[in-house]
Amino acid sequence: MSKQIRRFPSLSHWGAFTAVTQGGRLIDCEPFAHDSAPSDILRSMPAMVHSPLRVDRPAIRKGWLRDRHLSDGSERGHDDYVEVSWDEALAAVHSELQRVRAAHGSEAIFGGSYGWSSAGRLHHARTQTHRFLNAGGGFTNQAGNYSWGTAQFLLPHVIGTYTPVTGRVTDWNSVTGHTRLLIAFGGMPLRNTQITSGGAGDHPLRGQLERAVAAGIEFVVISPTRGDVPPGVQARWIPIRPNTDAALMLAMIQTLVADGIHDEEFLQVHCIGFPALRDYLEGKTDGIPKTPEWAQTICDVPAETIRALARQARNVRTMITCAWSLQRAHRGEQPYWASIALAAALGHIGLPGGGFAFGHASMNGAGNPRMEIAGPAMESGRNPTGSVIPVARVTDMLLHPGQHYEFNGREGAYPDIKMVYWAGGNPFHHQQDLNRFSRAWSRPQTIVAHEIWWTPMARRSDIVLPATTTLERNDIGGSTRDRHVFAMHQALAPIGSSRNDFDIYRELAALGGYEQSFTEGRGEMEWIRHIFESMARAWRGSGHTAPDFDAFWNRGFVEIPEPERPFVLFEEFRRDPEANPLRTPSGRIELYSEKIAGFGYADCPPHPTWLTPEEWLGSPKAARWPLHLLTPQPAGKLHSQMDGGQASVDLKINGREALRISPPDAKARRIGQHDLVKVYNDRGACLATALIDADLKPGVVALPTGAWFDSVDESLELHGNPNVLTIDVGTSRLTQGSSAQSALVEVVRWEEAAPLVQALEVPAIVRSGSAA
Ligand SMILES: Nc1nc2c(c(=O)[nH]1)N[C@H]1C(S)=C(S)[C@@H](COP(=O)(O)OP(=O)(O)OC[C@H]3O[C@@H](n4cnc5c(=O)[nH]c(N)nc54)[C@H](O)[C@@H]3O)O[C@H]1N2
Ligand SMILES: Nc1nc2c(c(=O)[nH]1)N[C@H]1C(S)=C(S)[C@@H](COP(=O)(O)OP(=O)(O)OC[C@H]3O[C@@H](n4cnc5c(=O)[nH]c(N)nc54)[C@H](O)[C@@H]3O)O[C@H]1N2
Ligand SMILES: [Mo]
Repeated sequence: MSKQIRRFPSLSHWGAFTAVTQGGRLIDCEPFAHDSAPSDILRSMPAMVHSPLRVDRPAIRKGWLRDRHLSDGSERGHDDYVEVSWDEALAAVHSELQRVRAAHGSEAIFGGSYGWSSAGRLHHARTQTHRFLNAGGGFTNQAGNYSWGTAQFLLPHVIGTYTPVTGRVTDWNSVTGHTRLLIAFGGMPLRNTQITSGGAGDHPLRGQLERAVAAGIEFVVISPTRGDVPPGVQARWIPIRPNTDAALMLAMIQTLVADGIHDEEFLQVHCIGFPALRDYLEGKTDGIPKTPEWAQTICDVPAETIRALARQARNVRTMITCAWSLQRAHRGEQPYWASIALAAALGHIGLPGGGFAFGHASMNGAGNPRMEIAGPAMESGRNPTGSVIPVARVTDMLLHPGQHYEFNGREGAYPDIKMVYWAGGNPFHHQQDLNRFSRAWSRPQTIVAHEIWWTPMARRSDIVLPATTTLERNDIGGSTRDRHVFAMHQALAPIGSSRNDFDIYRELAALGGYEQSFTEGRGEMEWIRHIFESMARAWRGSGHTAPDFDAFWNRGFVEIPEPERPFVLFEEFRRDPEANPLRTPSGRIELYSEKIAGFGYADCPPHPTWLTPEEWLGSPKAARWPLHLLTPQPAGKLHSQMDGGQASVDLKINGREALRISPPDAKARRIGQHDLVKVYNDRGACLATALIDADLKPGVVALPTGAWFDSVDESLELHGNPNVLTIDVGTSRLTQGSSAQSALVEVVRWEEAAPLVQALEVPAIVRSGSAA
């Protein structure tokens, strides 16, 4: 093979890059030239693309090969695999799809397939899964997401849209020009801004923060850890108990009302329902005034700090921003609604540099100045079954077919799932209470997965089909938070016998006789051209220029010019609310929602309310489980993707994920630096390595997500996967979001011998012919 060095434009969720190959191997990923702060995760890619952990050939679980859909599902995770030919594997998948559709109906196929997949939009595995299953007769889908699913279903009731969570907030040019005080609930951990879905050409937050600091903006970070203060920013850190932000926000509003300095006019003209909220704040409805002294007992933040912050915020132009983590918690609707109420009472909504925002550091590109024009997008078609469950309720669905649930004002019943189809996600990463999920995972008759690597999900599926990485195919990608669209050129031949998800589905559709409706007659390059041209047409339609496809493809990217003036969220609504109403029932910001009142949910009342989460440091359970476990995003990877890559492995300590613990909590448990510890509660236990962290509020521990699930039975997970500890309940009946950030645990030193972590070892695959 030629030893010539070749270079190809490419893209990942952690940024654009040039793939450098030599002799058919990826040898380097050079960051995109315009990226001011490229992600370290790029360095994981070369070794992972060629890793022995790649799924080499289609493989079928031994028990399934023997007994087909009657096999014992509890063998998943224990059984060996048999490698088979592509023809045999595809025939097995096809006949199962046919059988299940005929015997149980299409809604018995669960193809929600939640997960991030790749940055390329054509080969986005989840989109392709939906397209394929739609074309074949439909499936049961998932609504919402783990990221900001609570906000997605709450905010339309309050402000008529959820676009401020997707990144379209008052932009940084407006902030640096006008904001004086920036209050960040959950802080601004730069580690999370490495990532954006669909990738990016730049990671601008570091530079934006430098300009904000130079402009003299004062930063206040309210968070359980000082680690959420971004480097280079002299922020005031206010430590807070996890999951109590709503109480602090309500007490800030109460202070403004008690002082008589709330913006009465804004609340009257632009909002409805403030009188009801005011009655609650003054204690007229429940006898408890929501004073800073009241909040202090909940949040463990001094009353004087709360009062002073409220007064200061009223006096200067203030921006309030909340990390997405606040709503990924039990009763996570409340802090988001309360933050909008607080911004309304401060009266800065719709003014330059003022108001509220979400997720400034939850993902790359929030508040990045960008014209509001389309990005590249692939259509997934229409699901003829209409069957859909709230995304995080997957375990309930698998365990309790037929059971009723409530969701955003409607009632549903869980379908009876016989077959699960997953491509581009890892439920053994994303789902809460993984021991419970494992039990649920044993129930379907057949589980099919497309995977690149032998991930924990692949190792627990019946039919595993090897998928290519983005380097092994052509694609187009980009995000509406970034000003670039990228060509992704195929840099490598498919590794092993892997195939593109699109091609796998095309062949299955051909077996089912619906190839034409799946492909619409387009191959890879025709689709890429089609995606680009649909986007370019939309650009031209709104008066912008777009290059022709060949010019774009050859150059490798196209850049969208910066907008001429800064975007200010709700500017027009503020100027004239009659002419520019919000898309809420009243056309105004709803601080009391009649619609939500009509649902009659005690777990999500009609105005922002302090509701105690199921597990938090103030709950009775804390007597037994005295530490609040946070599960932040991992710095060295995206979720569980490439957990075996160097950027991820370098952050593990002694081969396990690091559990941060405060010095007094470590001392009380005789835990030393880098000791092996067991983290546990009623739901499960995992091993981790202790990392003593003086920046953490005592009573709080933090274990990042992403370690490949490594568990032989329910008693002990070996690698530090925190989802054996998290609680699997919906945030409320309104949004049914994930409550990942609401878990209490205890930690002890592990005195026994340290069991070996095996999740990142290559599984022993039984060769074709030696079994069945
Ligand atoms: N405790 C706790 N749990 C959480 C969270 C938390 O904060 N705390 N966060 C939640 C959030 S916000 C999210 S978004 C989820 C993320 O959960 P997921 O998106 O499910 O996690 P990933 O690890 O990104 O899984 C993507 C999988 O797709 C595979 N893959 C990548 N590209 C391709 C491809 O082209 N084809 C195929 N077939 N496969 C591909 C990867 O190898 C990987 O296994 O986790 C959630 N879980
Ligand atoms: N490197 C990297 N970046 C990522 C990801 C990744 O996997 N790796 N995942 C991406 C995805 S899919 C998503 S959805 C986003 C998620 O973005 P976020 O939800 O914002 O991320 P987290 O890391 O869970 O939380 C941010 C911070 O919130 C603080 N926090 C947690 N609970 C509370 C609370 O109750 N109150 C307050 N005040 N603070 C709290 C924690 O200290 C934490 O550091 O991240 C994205 N960015
Ligand atoms: Mo997410």
